[in-house]
Amino acid sequence: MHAHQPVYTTFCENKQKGKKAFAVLIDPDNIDLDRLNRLIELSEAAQVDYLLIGGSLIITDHLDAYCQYIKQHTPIPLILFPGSPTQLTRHVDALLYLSLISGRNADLLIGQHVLSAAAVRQSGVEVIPTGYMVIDGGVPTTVSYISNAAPIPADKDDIAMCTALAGEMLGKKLIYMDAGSGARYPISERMLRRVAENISLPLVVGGGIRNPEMAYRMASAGADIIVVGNAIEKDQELIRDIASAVHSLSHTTVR
Ligand code: 1GP
Repeated sequence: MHAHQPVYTTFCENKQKGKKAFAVLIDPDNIDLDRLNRLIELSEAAQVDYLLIGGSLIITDHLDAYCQYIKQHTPIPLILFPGSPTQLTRHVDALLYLSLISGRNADLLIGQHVLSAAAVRQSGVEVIPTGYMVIDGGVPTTVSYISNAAPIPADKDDIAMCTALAGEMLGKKLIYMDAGSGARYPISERMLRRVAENISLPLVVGGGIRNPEMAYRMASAGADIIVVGNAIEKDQELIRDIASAVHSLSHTTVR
């Protein structure tokens, strides 16, 4: 067993040091064991900072075993990014406890949390209260369909900024801006910059990031953690180049 310091502490320390982080999102429905082994190997070689696990719709019923396998095979911190409260396992280092603050669906703001609260507490997993914001990425993604909540329009930077600010003042510890898995357009740098300049929380960005250049631009616009899922499912070798693009910013960025 590797004893990690709390995952959230690493988010804050990295942010303070100006170190940009890269997280690879694994959807257990789409990555079989062979590809998972290769993904772990590439992630370690590229010094990937975090592995995120989740999906809006996990069909496979072996989340526990899948996470346990990852924990046994790599020290990279594993973070649960659940698509629903049924996706809970104690074989992770932390849980993004998501409240969909961009939507107006009471169930995803608080309702499902009430239903899963006791189980989450009992799991003993580190909980990271996360203001989750879905931004329109040009295609209806699974998350927008499943959440039954309208995303923030891609050009409404002020709505995004005020939503993030409200999340911070409500006590969220992290803001995750997501254009949705497989988004046609990732979140604009202009919107990211507007949000990043107005909050002090670590900022996670994902959705539709397909290459190192895009990842680099997101990080320079102010994102602290860049999440890539789909593109890596298609081409695992991208891990190395995206990691080095994100990490190359680490010592040069002064915001
Ligand atoms: C989705 O932010 C993640 O919730 C990642 O999106 O799969 O498009 O990289 P992609």
